[in-house]
Amino acid sequence: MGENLTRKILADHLVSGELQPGAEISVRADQTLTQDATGTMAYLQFEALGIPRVRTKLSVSYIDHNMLQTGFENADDHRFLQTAAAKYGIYFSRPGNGICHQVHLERFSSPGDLLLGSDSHTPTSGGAGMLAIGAGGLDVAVAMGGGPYYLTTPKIVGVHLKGRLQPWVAAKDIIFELLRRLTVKGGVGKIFEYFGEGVASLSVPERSTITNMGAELGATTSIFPSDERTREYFRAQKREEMWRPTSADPDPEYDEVVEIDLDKLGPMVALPQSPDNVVPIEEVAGTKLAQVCIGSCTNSSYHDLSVSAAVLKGRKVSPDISMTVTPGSRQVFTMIARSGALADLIESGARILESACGPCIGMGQAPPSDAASLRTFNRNFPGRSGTADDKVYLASPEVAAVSALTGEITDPRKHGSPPPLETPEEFTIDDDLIIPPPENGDSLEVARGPNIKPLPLAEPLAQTIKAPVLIKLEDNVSTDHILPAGSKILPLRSNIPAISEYVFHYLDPEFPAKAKEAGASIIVGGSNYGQGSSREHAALAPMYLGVKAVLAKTYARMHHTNLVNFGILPLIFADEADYDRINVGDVLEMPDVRDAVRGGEVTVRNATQAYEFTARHNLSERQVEVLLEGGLLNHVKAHAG
Ligand code: MIC
Ligand code: SF4
Repeated sequence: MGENLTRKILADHLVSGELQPGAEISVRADQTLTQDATGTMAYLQFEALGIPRVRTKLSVSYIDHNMLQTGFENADDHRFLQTAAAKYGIYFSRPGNGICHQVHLERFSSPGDLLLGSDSHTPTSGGAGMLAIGAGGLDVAVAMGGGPYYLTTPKIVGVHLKGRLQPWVAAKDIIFELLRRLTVKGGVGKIFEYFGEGVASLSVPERSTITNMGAELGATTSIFPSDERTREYFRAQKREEMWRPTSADPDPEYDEVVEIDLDKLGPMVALPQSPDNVVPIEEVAGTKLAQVCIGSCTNSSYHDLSVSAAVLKGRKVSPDISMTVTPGSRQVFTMIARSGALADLIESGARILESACGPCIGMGQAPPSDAASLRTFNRNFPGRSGTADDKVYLASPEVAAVSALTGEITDPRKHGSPPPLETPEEFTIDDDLIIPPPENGDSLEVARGPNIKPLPLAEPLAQTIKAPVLIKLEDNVSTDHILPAGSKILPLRSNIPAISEYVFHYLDPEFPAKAKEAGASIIVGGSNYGQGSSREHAALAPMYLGVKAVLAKTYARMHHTNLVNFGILPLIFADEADYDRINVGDVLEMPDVRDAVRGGEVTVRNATQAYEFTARHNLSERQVEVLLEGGLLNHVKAHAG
């Protein structure tokens, strides 16, 4: 049997290890991307490595998350990022140029290359045949310095797409179907590679909706081959010279195969409060809505906005609905302005927002209390919209636009035929808001306003941990639960002492005070602990508060690595019954834990209830060293050269 595309790209970039599922490998990234909310820490960490200039083929720093300048904080961060980019040799995408993933897809994606980005939706560029992986900021900083990126060799799932989508059914419904079948933990430790006759019917932006939201499966990444459709896209982006074909060998081997019959899919909706809570639209049609939002890195392409505008053209948004539209990039914004779609949206009563993450991350447009919001985004974890008791439904732009007219969730198939749309042969190219770095940045100063606080450093793993359990959590706790985002908290991303006051803000607002009082503490989690974003602040802030270990049933990939990178020991219950037995407030003792982790098993004594149990870990030898040395930054410095 032939080799699949993913393994070919991994093999091309392999630095160490063997491509055996489950084994640790390291790979070299050709490109990196950061966004502002994770980028400030990433560049502080890059500085701490002491490397004068990035050693990648291309690194880009985007501003898209912290765009509400309600105080000096975000503006300070933007200036820090712009000056750091110039000094260290990084392209800088200015605020207003668009969401990192949409802009990267348009202007920098490169088939067959490997991209590492400090954002969980980095796999968006997988729609253009890149192997694009999300990671914590420190991992990206190391990659910018030329260091390898370590990951567990994933299993490769082949997703066989058969047939063609029916009218009103969208790319979003394909990824919904996978989420419905596999859930938010179904992709952990896996890469999803799409193949089959259905692939050619999907354009690159449609493929990117799918690879983007593959993040919600917990997958390492998702990828499409680079074919003639990809070539068309690169030609339309006027960079055909960057295109090259990539595909699996004939008759490729996959660890698992999933089949999706596109003809049989209908429009679907993800119910509050998890992206895998997917049902056919018929089950929720008629649900009254207060808000409809179109945008985010999942669904803000020229096609997505044109389809929405065509549905709304000549009609009015329901008076019960507040509707927002966010173009994913300045390219999309310019093009809908020129095509007239923007005027149709404005006339319909939609509120037009700047090109940014915006409502997707609670940066404005929080919905009213006790009301439903329908969004084309990728996540609907509780409180993420900025309203504590939110009810966020997720759907395609087609469903969102039709529902905005009626004021309730509406099956678009009841709305006549879909509007005819043409795929543009050329996109509008204007890279003026992307500032290339100067040849030499040595003499440049990096601007640091009062919002940029020094980096807190991790400590080497203690000989013995003795600490109380301060919180016990259910399954699938996301990083939005651990450290929420939103307009109040996000601006503190460069200030760990300040942001740490919001750890578990919605679950237990007293957590930070309790943790500081305890000095050292332990978190107990369920399965898929830390799913969702790449934000390393969900490890960094607990570390700052004195959290020494997490004991969980299983972990999400990026959060597990982030815990190690910041010196928090991630342990696993050897027997899940021990999870049930532990109570909040119990004091746990791990004597000689430094030696125990080397051996792979840690004996934990519950001093409060007077019993012992065993915890394991799935750390590589290298990760054990990282923990013993006090986190990745110390480890990299200790082994420099
Ligand atoms: C998100 O969608 O949750 C974010 C905000 O883009 C995060 C990154 C962050 O927290 O800064 C992500 O997905 O990685
Ligand atoms: Fe931005 Fe939302 Fe995409 Fe995260 S998921 S990068 S917040 S648009």
